[in-house]
Amino acid sequence: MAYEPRKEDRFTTGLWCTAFSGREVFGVPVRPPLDPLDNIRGLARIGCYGFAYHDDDLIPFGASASEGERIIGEAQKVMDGEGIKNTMATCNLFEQPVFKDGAFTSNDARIRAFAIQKSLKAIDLGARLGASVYVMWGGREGLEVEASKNPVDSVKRYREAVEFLAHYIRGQGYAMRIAIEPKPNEPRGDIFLATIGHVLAFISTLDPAIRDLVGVNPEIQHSRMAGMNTVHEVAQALEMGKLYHFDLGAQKPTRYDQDLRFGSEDIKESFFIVKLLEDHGWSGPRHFDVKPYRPDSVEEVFDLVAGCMRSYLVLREKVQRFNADAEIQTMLRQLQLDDDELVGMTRAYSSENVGALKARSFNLSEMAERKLGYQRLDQLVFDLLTGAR
Ligand code: GCO
Ligand code: MN
Ligand code: MN
Repeated sequence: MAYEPRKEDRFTTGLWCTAFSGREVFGVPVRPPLDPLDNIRGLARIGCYGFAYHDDDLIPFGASASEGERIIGEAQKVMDGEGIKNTMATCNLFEQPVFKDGAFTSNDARIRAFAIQKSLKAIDLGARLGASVYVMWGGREGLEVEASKNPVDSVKRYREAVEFLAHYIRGQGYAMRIAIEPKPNEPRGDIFLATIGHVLAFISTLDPAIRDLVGVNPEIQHSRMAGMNTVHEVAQALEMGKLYHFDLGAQKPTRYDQDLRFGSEDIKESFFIVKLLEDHGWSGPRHFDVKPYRPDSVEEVFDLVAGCMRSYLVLREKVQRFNADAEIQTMLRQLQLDDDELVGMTRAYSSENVGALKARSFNLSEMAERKLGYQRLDQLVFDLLTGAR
């Protein structure tokens, strides 16, 4: 069947997505709790390659060690039986009262230490179940009262925690990398490491011994909350070799985190995201971090993920058509005006190149008058996406 997900498409989602009860600031849950093992089974049956979880999604906070072992054993059985993998693991450092004012950036050394202890256990859990990515999303790492935290110390504390955990992963020999997930706000008034750019800059300051272990986990919704061009943000992480995971979804710009189904908002942007991943041979999971609508029924939470996968595959087909479209490709080729002599002159700095470049004259009016054809190009994209082409 067309647009049917296959394992090699590597579609994944978080257990917290389908398990979202609809609880929010204005309302109580509208759906009953979803057992994590049934959740994993349900995702396998709609064609997911893998799943992700917070430690507490799988093993309830405060559960005994033996209860934890029982659940891990059950989860392994379901994964083997259903043929679904654990691709990403993360740690819930935002829900419990102890984290009300942050975890790694708390002013309380006991809370910072507890956060690292909880993270170590979440990393161990991920390693046991086969996760190759460990996401760090600092949902509570921020503030509302500006006077309450020293923003410089907060960054230093964050760095210490990331370095500690990265050294642990390396020391244990786990085949796992860390992906830091930025978000500008919510649930805090302001969150540290607000955008992909913040995270990329932060990574460049990490201990060089573990810097290769740490990358970024962009989320489309979070970029759009910050009013960024999502495609450009992700492309920069990709170009730097730092795209270690990617949360796909949809979002109306500059609002609360909506975690809408992939493809449901800016279709053109979603298309260029898919194009970016496909054209660059992204080999990581195509991961959806989305929430069911509050009015959704118990069954519809799986329709959400199935719908995300279908929309991705529809857009992937559009990417293939874009790449095979003779008129579009001719236009794109013609936009690249090459000049071997000039390219050679500017590729790398040398005193000869400087001399040659300074002596060179340019026909500015000819350069400025070149017709680029962008009206036609954008129409071709629109027609292709809407089916008019
Ligand atoms: C959000 C976040 C979370 C994180 C997840 C992983 O919606 O604000 O994206 O969903 O991705 O908690 O830690
Ligand atoms: Mn989100
Ligand atoms: Mn996310």
